[in-house]
Amino acid sequence: MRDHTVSIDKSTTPATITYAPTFNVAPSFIDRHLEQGRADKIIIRSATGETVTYGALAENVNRAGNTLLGLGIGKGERLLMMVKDCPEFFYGFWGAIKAGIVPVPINTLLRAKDYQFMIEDSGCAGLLYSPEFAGEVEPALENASRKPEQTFLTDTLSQMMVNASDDLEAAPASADDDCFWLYSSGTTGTPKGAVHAHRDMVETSEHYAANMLGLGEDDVCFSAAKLFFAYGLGNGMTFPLWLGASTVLLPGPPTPDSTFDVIEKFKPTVYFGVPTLYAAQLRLLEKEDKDLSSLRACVSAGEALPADIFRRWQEKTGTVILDGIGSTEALHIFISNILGDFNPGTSGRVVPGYAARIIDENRDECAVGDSGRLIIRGGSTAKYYWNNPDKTAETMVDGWLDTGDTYILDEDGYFHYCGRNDDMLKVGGIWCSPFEIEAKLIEHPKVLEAAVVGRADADNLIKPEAFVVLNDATDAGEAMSDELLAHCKGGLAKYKYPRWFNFVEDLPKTATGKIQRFKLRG
Ligand code: 3UK
Repeated sequence: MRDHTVSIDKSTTPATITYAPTFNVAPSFIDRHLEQGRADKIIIRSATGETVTYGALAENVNRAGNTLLGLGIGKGERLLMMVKDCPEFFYGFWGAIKAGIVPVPINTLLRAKDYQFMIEDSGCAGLLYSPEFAGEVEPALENASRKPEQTFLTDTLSQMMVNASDDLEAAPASADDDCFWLYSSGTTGTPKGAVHAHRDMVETSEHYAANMLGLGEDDVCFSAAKLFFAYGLGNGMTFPLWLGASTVLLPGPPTPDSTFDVIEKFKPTVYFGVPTLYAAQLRLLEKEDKDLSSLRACVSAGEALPADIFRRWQEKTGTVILDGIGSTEALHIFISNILGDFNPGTSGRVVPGYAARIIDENRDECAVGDSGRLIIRGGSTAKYYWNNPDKTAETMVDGWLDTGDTYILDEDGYFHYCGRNDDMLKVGGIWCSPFEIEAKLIEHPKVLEAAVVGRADADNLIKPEAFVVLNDATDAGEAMSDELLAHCKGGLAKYKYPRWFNFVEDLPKTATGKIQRFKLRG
C-alpha cells in the first residue's frame, strides 16, 4: 500500500475501511482525483459565477499549504477560519491539513465575544477570515489576551498563494491523529473544541454519503447549511469531494429566495437544509411555483423535522425529505431515514457503521418503547474536547459518545426524538444556550431576573421564549419588550433573540435557587 492511501471494501455492510500506516487524509480527498482522471471536472460552482476544477483545486490546496507554512504556522498548530462558503474555504482547510496544520472552521454568525473566547481557548497560530466578518473578528483580536501571530483575509491568502509553490508533500500523519476541530456549544455558553482525526471525514463520507444517500460522481450537492457546521462541511465539501461529484456554494445567507435561485440555476440533485428553512421555503412555495425537478433527494438535520413539514414538502415538490440526526462530535449523521426506507416524524434507523443504544440512569439498555439517553459509537466520533478533560470524560465513555438527547426506539427499529436532556435549544438547527440569552437580558438595567426556554412556533419548531422579572413591574409592556429585543440583538448572534417576552412577578426555583425551566415550558 502506498502512503496516505485508504482502501474500501464494499462487499461488507458497513464497508470495511483500511488506512495505510501513514495516512494524511488530504491526498485521498484532493490528489486522488487527478490519478482518477478528474483534473478537468468541475468540483465547485459558486453562486457568484466562479468555477473550480479538481485540477485547480489540487494546485491551490498545495499553494495554500505552502503559504501557511511560509507564514511560520507550524505543524499541529491551529488555523482559525471565519470564512464564508467560497473556494478559499477549501484551499485554507485542505492546505492546512496537507501541511500538518489543524484548521478550525468557526461559525460566522457569532459575535466578537464568542470569537475572543475561541481565539484564546484554541491558542491558534493563525486566523483566516472573510472581509464580511471583520466587524466582529477584529475587535475580538484586539481584546484577546492571547493573539495569533498571523491574521489575514481570504483575499490576502489568494495574493500570497500566487507566489507559493504548487508542489506540497503531505505531512506524515496517521488515521487517528488530530486533523481538524469544530467548536460545539455547551450548556453554559462556553464552546468546546471537538477534535477530529484524519479518518473521520472518510468514515462519514463512506458510511452516510455513499451508502445511505447513494451519492455518486453524477451528483451535484447543494447545502443551505454553511461549511463551518459539521453538517455543511460534509454536505457541501467532503461528500462531493469523496465521491468525485460537484458542489454549489452560496456565499451569502440561505433564504427561501436565495436557495431557490440556486436550485433553479444550478440544478443540484441533492439538497441539504434544516427544518426552519424548509418551513420558510414552503411558505414561499405556497405563493409561487419553483422548478425543483433536478432534486432526487432532500436531507434535513440539525433539529427534528416535524412530520407535517415532510408531508407538505412532498405534496408540493414530489420529493421526500430524509431526516437524520448528526452532531459536531459525531461529525455527521448516524441515525437516518433513507430513500427506500423512511418514516416521517422519526429520525430513521441506525446508519450501518455506527451503533446506537438508549440507556437509563444506570447505563442499562432501555426496553423498546421506553425513553432514555441516546449514546452512539462509530469511526468518525471526536477524540476529545480541547482543553476540557472533564467534559471529555463526561461525554465520551468507553468509546461511546453521549449525545445528550432523549430517544425512544420502536419495535421496527426507528428512533423517535423526545428532546434534550439538558436545557440547550436548537434554533434553526443551530445551538442556542438559554443561559447565554438570560445573561444578556440580566445585563439590562431594568431586568432583575430572566429565564429562557424553548417554545414551539406555528411550524412546530423551537424558538427561545423569555420570562422576565423587572425591577419595577410597572415598566412591563410592549415598549419594554421592544427595548429588550434591541438589547439582545445588540450582543447576541442573530438567531438567539427571544421571539416572545413574558413579564412575570417571579421565577419558579428549587430550594437551592436553581431556575426550574421545565415549569415554564408550555
Ligand atoms: C440535535 C437533532 C432531532 C440533537 C449535525 C447533521 O446538528 C448537528 O450537530 P450539532 O452539534 O447538534 C447536535 C444535536 O442537534 N439534532 C441534530 N439533528 C437532529 N435532533 N432530529 C435531528 N434530525 O440534539 C443533536 O444532539 O449542531 C447534524 C450532521 C452533522 C451535524 N453536526
